[in-house]
Amino acid sequence: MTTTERTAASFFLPSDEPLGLITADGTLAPDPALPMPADDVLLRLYSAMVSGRRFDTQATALTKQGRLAVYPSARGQEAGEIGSILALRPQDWLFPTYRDSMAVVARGVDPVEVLTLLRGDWHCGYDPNRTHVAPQCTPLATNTLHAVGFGHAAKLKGEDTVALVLLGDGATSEGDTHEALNFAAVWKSPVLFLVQNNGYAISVPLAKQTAAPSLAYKGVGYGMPSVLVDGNDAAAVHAVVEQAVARASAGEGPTLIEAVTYRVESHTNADDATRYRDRAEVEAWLTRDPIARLERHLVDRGLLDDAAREEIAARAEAEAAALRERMNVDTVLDPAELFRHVYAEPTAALRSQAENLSAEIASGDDE
Ligand SMILES: Cc1ncc(C[n+]2csc(CCOP(=O)(O)OP(=O)(O)O)c2C)c(N)n1
Ligand SMILES: [Mg+2]
Repeated sequence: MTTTERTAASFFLPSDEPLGLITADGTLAPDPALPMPADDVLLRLYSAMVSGRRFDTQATALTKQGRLAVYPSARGQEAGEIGSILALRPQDWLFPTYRDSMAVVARGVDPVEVLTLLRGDWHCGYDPNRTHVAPQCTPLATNTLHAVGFGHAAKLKGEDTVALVLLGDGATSEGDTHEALNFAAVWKSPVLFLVQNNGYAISVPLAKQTAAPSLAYKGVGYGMPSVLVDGNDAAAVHAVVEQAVARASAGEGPTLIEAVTYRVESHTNADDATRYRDRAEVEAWLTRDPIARLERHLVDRGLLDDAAREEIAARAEAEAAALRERMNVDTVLDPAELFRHVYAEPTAALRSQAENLSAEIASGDDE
């Protein structure tokens, strides 16, 4: 690389305003740098977002029925969750967080297997190899390092595999994120960092999280192209991710994408967001709803009529009903499983804990 290339910081800089293709009222806003997804892709994005939102509402309801221990809702973030997933190729891998159940389902994982973690039964209820989805990560930013290690390994093996890691605005302050960004840039790893800036890290607003003009700037210092995109515009997110996948696949290295969106619900069902933010702020974001905007756009262009809309809604409803029914059974767990699969050979301490637990259960003494 020449000195001129190294110092051409503008190449790495994000735009001042988030890139977008469809405005909040559904109007087309073409961008010469961003190809508009084909009509069939727009329809798939719409349909998957409707299903995703219905899944999300169902999961929240399951917490109220005692069927789930906890659920972090992604309502309002459907464009980031779905727009990114539908832009991945089958061989690519996803490294999601606790917030991204909707994305994991959209990738093809059985929703009951997805919710096994949040039901508290198993750390990961699905086979990561089947759909190329790593276990959902609860420790913030740990998955950024997993993705870079994975992407680097794929590159060493000569495989054409891109790793997409999802993280939140809060996770960008973690040391792990910075180590991951640096290694990915230096190694030119095929990794996409998609920061879903939903405005909050639990109760901490973005203004207390960073002094940077935008989170996308965090890629610049590491020498990584950084893109700022409207995170409520599924078409734009899809286009940006597709471009970044193509770059990574061509050996041009990682991209940092900041998708500006909003966490419409509380952090989880265990949080009360009314304690730290105004209703007016939430209302303002509701006018930028990702599903309503794409729906308006598709209807205006004659790509979606009432019958198709009803069919998509009915399918989402049926999926939610099936999920509700399948989650409405008591699972039988073997407490001894807790100790299995921790190490190939269990340690002495682990063996003794397992023996203590089984003795306690056998004695019927649960004090
Ligand atoms: C390493 C680590 N520190 C702290 C926490 C506790 N924690 C869970 S979620 C969260 C906020 C994360 O905010 P953000 O990254 O913006 O993601 P969001 O929940 O908004 O999707 C915190 C601090 C954690 N899970 N992991
Ligand atoms: Mg956040």
